[in-house]
Amino acid sequence: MNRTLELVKTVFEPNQLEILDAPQVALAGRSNVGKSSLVNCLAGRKSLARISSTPGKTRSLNFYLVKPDDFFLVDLPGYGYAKTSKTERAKWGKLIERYVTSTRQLTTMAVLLDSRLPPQRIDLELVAYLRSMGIPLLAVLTKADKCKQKDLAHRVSEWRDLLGGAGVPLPFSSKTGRGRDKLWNLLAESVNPSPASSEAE
Ligand SMILES: Nc1nc2c(ncn2[C@@H]2O[C@H](COP(=O)(O)OP(=O)(O)OP(=O)(O)O)[C@@H](O)[C@H]2O)c(=O)[nH]1
Ligand SMILES: [Mg+2]
Repeated sequence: MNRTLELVKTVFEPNQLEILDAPQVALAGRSNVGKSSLVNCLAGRKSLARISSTPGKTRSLNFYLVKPDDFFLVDLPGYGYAKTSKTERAKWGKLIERYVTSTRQLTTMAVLLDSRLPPQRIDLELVAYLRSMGIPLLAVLTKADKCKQKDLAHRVSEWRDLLGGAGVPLPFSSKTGRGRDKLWNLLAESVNPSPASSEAE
């Protein structure tokens, strides 16, 4: 299926959040993990979302409308960048918390994890927070092109054990397109479960 992404809203402050009448999947992860690159990869466009090798590029919540499925993919600012000031960090926390608690249309949080790094405390904290909120998560191991096959397999099983029943993490590379079709299917399925998969629940 040929899908398109269109940026329809950008939010910098909690009071700019509004109710959007469509399911949403948000992309969360540490700064520089590859969230915006993943948006571009899914869109098949080079510069729809701004990317940078300097962490902290995305400062706002960016809402992309996916057609023809009619759901939002939400690119979130990254967390955990060491040089971020305390004030900035607190602002991130508030904005994300407000988004998560006020968005009843949030069907899934895609958690992006760097495939080259062992599980980081801050990622585990996010996973625990999402669990406590009852938000389904979809784990994506980014930058798979930079990881040896053996190390990647190890990382997959490590995260699979940590996540328990929350599914197998998906190796993904915005550079090579690895995992792209599979991710599109998982995203579409999460906002619009097929009858067979909801019966199985
Ligand atoms: N090799 C490789 N590099 C990648 C991949 N995805 C992203 N990058 C690089 O990683 C850097 C950060 O990518 P972004 O997409 O801006 O990361 P982000 O998570 O949106 O970062 P923030 O907006 O700061 O939270 C850029 O230099 C990208 O080119 C990938 O799959 N493979
Ligand atoms: Mg970004």
